[in-house]
Amino acid sequence: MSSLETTVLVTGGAGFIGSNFLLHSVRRHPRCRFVNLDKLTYAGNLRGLEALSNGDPHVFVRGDVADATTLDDVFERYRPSIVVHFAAESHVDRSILGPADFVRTNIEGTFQLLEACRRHFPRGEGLFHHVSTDEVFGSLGETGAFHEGTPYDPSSPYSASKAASDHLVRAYHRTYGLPIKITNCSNNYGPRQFPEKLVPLMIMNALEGRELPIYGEGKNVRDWLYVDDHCDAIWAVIERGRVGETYVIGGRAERRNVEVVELVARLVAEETGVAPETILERRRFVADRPGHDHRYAIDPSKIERELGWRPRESFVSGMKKTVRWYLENEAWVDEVRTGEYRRWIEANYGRRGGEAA
Ligand code: NAD
Ligand code: TDX
Repeated sequence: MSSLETTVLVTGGAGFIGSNFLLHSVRRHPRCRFVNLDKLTYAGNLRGLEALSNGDPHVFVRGDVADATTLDDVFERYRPSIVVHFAAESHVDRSILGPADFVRTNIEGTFQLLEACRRHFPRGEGLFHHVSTDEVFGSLGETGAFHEGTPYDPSSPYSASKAASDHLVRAYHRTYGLPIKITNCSNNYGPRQFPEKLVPLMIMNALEGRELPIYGEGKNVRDWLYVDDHCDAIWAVIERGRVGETYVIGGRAERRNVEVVELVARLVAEETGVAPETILERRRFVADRPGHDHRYAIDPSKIERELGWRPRESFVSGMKKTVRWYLENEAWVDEVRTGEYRRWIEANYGRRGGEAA
């Protein structure tokens, strides 16, 4: 008999935020079993989860959230009462090059998962926690900040597909009474982020003596949050947030991209003893991203006031931890750079792998 009281289905748990969420949660929620359903796309990397063995309290299932049969199998076998939905195609530049996977996973996948909750949760019970992004709100001018009532105005195929998924989640609450909560968070950074995103790309390129590509003039502004602080916020909402509500999450840490790159370069220089100028002189201003949102900012006063959540890390302390993680985890970095992590996954988990769904 297992003493685990609650089963949490985490979709996309092999990705950046999902893997940090699992590592964070297994330690802090010893009464929960976590079933990690992940398709293992290029963005899924189980190497980051080796600290957790496969078996209670972390069970890995390779599968697609857009596949209703897989979802029925997982729900019947594990009977989750909480779903935390991270699985998505998440990179804006990839969505511009090929939007089809974004529509399939982010919209169809969320739809299928909502339907599975409707089939398997006893009426009015369970929780569907939808992890979404501030990008659904579009771009801000020089002032103001996104809040829970900001109208949707997505710019990229990625943010449009996330916006569609948010609408479906809300509609399932209003129409079918499904217990849902939605969080829209700003840009995360931290350990185990795939180096297609700004921060890990700059860290790895700085360490390897490569160029640092900055889109346009580098004046675009993002709000930055250390990934563990996002995970804490998700738990605050799961445990104490109101059903049917949305909470926006942010670090009150707005920075222009050029400032982010400069901080990364200085921290890498500090840690490695290389002169900062040697790294900074490799900055290159390159062609801008089409439809590039100018500025994102978050007003997190609702989650601060209602749930008492506050980030633990400042932008500088979180960035220091992040740079150190990339320096101390050379094997992870090498496997990602060479693609070896894919070969390892296929050797260990086959086409489906994990617990067969
Ligand atoms: P990621 O790209 O690192 O990871 C996505 C994970 O989902 C991967 O493990 C991938 O294998 C898995 N996946 C993709 N398609 C799947 C499918 N069809 N079925 C099952 N698994 C599938 O993404 P991330 O940065 O960790 O983002 C996680 C979630 O958080 C996303 O929903 C994203 O929109 C949201 N979010 C991200 C950020 C950020 O800054 N990274 C900020 C706010 C919100
Ligand atoms: O090489 C680069 N050079 C550059 O200037 C890259 C990869 C990015 N950028 C710029 C584009 C953005 O203004 O840096 C900023 C951040 O870019 P990304 O890391 O691609 O993130 P962003 O597009 O802001 O989206 C991220 O935050 C919100 C995540 O990828 C999304 O999943 C999340 O929803």
